[in-house]
Amino acid sequence: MTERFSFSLHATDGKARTGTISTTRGEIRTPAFMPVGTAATVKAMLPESVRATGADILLGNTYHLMLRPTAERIARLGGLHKFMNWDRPILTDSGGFQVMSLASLRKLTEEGVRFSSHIDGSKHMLSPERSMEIQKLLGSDIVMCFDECPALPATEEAVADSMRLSMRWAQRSRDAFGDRPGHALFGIMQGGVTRELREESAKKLKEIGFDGYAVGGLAVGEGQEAMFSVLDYAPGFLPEDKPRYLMGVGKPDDIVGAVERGIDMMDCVLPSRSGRTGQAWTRRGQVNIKNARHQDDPRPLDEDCTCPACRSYSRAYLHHVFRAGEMISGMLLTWHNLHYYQELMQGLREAIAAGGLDDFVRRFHALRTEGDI
Ligand code: PRF
Ligand code: ZN
Repeated sequence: MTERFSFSLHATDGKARTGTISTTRGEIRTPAFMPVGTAATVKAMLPESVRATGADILLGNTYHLMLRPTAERIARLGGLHKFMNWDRPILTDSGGFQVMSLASLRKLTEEGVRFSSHIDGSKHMLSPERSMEIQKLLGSDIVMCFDECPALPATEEAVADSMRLSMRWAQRSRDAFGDRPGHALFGIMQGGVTRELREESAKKLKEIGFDGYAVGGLAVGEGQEAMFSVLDYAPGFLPEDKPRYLMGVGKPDDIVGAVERGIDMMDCVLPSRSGRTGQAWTRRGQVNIKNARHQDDPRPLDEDCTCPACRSYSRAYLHHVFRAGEMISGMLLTWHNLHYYQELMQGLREAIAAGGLDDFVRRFHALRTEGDI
């Protein structure tokens, strides 16, 4: 146990890095993938099962939890870790991004965002100060600044105005967060796909000073090629000795490309969400378990996978329980997908430590088949 939040780099390979983030609730091996536990649960998984897949940290959401069951209620019940029975680190997103994608009747001002709940239409407000207060009530270990993420494509002027608003909000987030030993505050870089705006954003965040830095505003419709071209330079604008977090990414090949470009942390709903819609991710590619061609197939999803879904069940069974709408379908496929993602992260960490990332990435791509396997 360490009293303070810290990051130590163990090895680099090209731009890729492997290291350890130390928190009062345990260590996070990087590059790290954070499963998403939006509503105080990683859907269809017990926390101990999420841990068994190899996750060191979960992501929670300010927006969803403030609406239901409310941050104040979670605080009264002892905080988010106790509430959801996960005693390891939790990173919480600040709410700005979710407000823009989920809430209705949004009104954005310098102060913050007023909006109506997507659950019951009730009226709420989020600002940098309120977001910091909520994330403190939740007991989050890694708190994210309150920002605005414009949908792409947008005009460069709109992206610049939005980025500068996010930087003013970053300063207000820093001021409102104060000094909380054992808790970290991360800044969020914006600036769309414009190099000068990304550089300006990074400079501002570094002046303010954060415990880690996120690359926000990507994976919002620009496509992988445009995202990678931003990631070719954006991580280099950030301090080398602090963790770099790419928000909301992604598919396995996005993750590999981001790690090659110097990203240390990522989160995405994809492995858990696609588990519930019958999509499995494997080292050979994607499996659509809904497909009738699996109905007589006695083989597991992936012969080499050691997860419970692959050790004990056939594709025929997984196809059947999906078709029958049985709950175990989402449970098994989510477990498999999270296991696959964590095994990929472990492979990346080991490859970077051994100086063999190029070979690892070549094998990663060589094994994969596009389309359903
Ligand atoms: N900002 C915040 N959360 C996010 C994003 C962002 O830009 C993204 C963009 N991919 C995902 N989640 N606060
Ligand atoms: Zn498996």
